[in-house]
Amino acid sequence: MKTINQLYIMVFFLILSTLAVHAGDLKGTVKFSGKAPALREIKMEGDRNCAQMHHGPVYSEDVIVNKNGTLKNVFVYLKEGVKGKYSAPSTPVVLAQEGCMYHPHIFGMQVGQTLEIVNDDPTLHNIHALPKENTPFNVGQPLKGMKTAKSFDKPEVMVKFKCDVHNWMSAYCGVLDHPFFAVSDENGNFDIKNVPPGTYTVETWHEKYGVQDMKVTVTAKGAKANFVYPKP
Ligand SMILES: [Cu+2]
Repeated sequence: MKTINQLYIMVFFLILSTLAVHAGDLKGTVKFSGKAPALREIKMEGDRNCAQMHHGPVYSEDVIVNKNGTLKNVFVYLKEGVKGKYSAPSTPVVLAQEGCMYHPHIFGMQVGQTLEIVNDDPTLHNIHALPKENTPFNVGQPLKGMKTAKSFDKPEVMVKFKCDVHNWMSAYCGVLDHPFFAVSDENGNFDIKNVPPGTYTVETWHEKYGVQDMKVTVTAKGAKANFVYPKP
């Protein structure tokens, strides 16, 4: 009898391991078509504390065309087709105010996950979140080193953050009830890990150039999805 039980256990773990292996990565690139717009310089003279932290020009991050002709800061996520429940990671997402800019400018997090907002500057910032589905907040952080913990309880793409002291400061966060999201990097690439096989609507969001949707089937080997902005 003992051997039969052992056999059952072996079969059980075999099935479990095949299921686990079968998730694939959804990878892709966001190309930029046409001529890259000129960089917009941010003037920080209004707050000497901000200006003093920079030795060269600082540029707006709303449109960043990479050297290889791709687009940075595009939020990519599975909009439709995700099954099952995913609990929030216990590690917080950090939004830093550093050099009177938000870092990162575009990011994602899960419903219920902690957003740790940190003031790394020796000047006053106030973090003003302007969601439509979630509860707005507006918190002042007058001192360097101050931290505020917040979270969102509903999915929302995107939540805007701004600083009422420094009108050039803005950031956007995609809040999702699953972990399948990414942001295009300095090579225009994104990589959404461990997506269960299935057919999904993948949506991309860019601050200036808007939203695009694509149906993508992910298999155990993963999938590729390439986008072009502005929309051809
Ligand atoms: Cu500020």
